[in-house]
Amino acid sequence: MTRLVLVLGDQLTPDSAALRAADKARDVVVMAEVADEAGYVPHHPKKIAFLFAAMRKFARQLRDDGWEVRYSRLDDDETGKSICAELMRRAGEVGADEVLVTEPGEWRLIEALRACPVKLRMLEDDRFLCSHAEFERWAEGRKTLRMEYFYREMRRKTGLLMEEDQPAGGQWNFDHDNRKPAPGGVDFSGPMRFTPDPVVDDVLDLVDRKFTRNFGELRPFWFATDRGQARQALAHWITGGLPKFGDYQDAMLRGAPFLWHAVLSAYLNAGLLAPLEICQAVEAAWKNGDVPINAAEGFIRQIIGWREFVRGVYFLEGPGYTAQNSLKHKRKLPPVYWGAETGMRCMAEAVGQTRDEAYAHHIQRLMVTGNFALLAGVDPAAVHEWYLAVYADAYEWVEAPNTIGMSQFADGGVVGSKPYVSSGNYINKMSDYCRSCSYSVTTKLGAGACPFNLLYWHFLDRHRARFEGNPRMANIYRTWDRMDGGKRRTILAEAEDFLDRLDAGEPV
Ligand code: FAD
Ligand code: DLZ
Ligand code: SF4
Repeated sequence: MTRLVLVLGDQLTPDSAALRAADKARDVVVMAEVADEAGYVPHHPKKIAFLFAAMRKFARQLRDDGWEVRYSRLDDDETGKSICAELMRRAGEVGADEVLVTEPGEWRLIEALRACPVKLRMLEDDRFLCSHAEFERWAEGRKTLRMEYFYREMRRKTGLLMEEDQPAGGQWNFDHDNRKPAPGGVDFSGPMRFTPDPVVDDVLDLVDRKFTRNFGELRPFWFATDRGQARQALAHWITGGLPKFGDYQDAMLRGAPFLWHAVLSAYLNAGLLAPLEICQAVEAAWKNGDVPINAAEGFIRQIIGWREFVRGVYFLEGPGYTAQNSLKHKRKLPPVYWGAETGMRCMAEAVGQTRDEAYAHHIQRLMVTGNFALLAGVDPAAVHEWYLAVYADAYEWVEAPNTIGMSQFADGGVVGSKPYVSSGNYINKMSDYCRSCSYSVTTKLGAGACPFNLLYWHFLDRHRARFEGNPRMANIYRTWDRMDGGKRRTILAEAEDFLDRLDAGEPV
């Protein structure tokens, strides 16, 4: 009997587990643009446009490859509200008795599909290098999960940057060569840009009409929307961006949203590119002598290390992970995250480019917007929803461990051993933002003091019981304790004033 093969918006891979298990001669592929998926958070318009355009092109490719595809468009009257509704409708239409699907990347949808009254066969998503079972085996019996050790296993497994059983260049990790502050300018033109074709234009019209209230600029729209374009974007970045990727991985510059970053995560997470093919291309560039080892190793670590590690954590921790709030933070997400005017140059830059491009690089996400939310004590669930909505690469399996875990320490230390907090110093060292800010980064208290400077001590002081025993934070508490008592009281009072203004919705 005919079966349905459900292909979700981030499963645009011709040899995904469900497509491999299906039979072209008798099974029918179902793809659907539905209101529930487009609306469970207020996705950035560029993210919706990217996915819908990529889905439409992928459906065309499947048809060209001989599949029968039933594709539902968001603005068709018959299209149901949810994926489940669409499965029921299509099952009735074709007389299917079973649905094959590759496991979705969010517990929300896994649970919705399990609750759907259809016979479902869910197959593990094997587009990742590490399976659920393998990660569980690795995690078993470890008191703490640390990415670095996991990463070495992945190097051994893939053979990437390995010489026999030793790491190429004699070290596993070349991070000490990276993290240089930003230079004066950027000698790379940034990600490859594609002129919208008729498929993309149609989708842009749809998103223009249906998602007018969502935060974010739809145009100019320049993303790759099929595998061929994504491959071109990869090649373009390897030649122009990768050579300096390592050196300036953590740098931030005004008006330079992309620096030497790959800007490939949206394509990779949607399935247009595969993790191993990207890493092999990067390794080949190093073997060719085109890029230094610190760039190649630094990048490969992000993909086979961090990306696989956070996915492992998400599935290991289960559906309750996103509700964690170990520091009991309760503050509402301040309006500055939705573009309210601010004198804080770093926040204005990070949020502004997020609005324009649905993109910010890792250090902007972690040390600017994430750092600020953590220092200010924002409810991690609200922070999580924001990150899930505003970035083109955001799906819960990757976003939640980065936000709830790495950035907000809401999981109590599963992903990171200490909270990623810093005063304005770090941002000043790694960027040119502070030079054009209405606050002064060198002012620790009093008129014009950088809010990060005030909130940093406020955070450490209010969470003293939780963190003072952490050996990696002992020095910071010693510095705080050595400060004059009056100065400490003033800093805390000024931080409170700042938080009151934030709560009152006043411009900051
Ligand atoms: P590059 O800087 O060029 O990095 C290379 C690649 O490595 C990326 O394309 C990405 O696939 C991978 N990578 C790097 N760091 C991570 C990481 N920590 N976790 C997973 N993959 C990583 N990444 C997402 O793909 N989706 C998200 O929703 C997401 N949310 C984040 C939320 C927060 C609070 C933080 C701190 C980080 C988040 N990241 C997320 C990780 C990282 O910021 C992005 O992967 C990266 O900025 C994507 O841009 P790029 O392709 O230019 O990456
Ligand atoms: C993110 C997203 C959006 C905006 N819209 C759709 C959609 O209409 N149809 C669909 O199949 N998938 C969509 N997606 C991606 C899914 O939300 C994604 O598959 C799950 O979140 C699991 O990662
Ligand atoms: Fe950000 Fe403070 Fe620097 Fe201003 S002074 S850009 S608020 S770190």
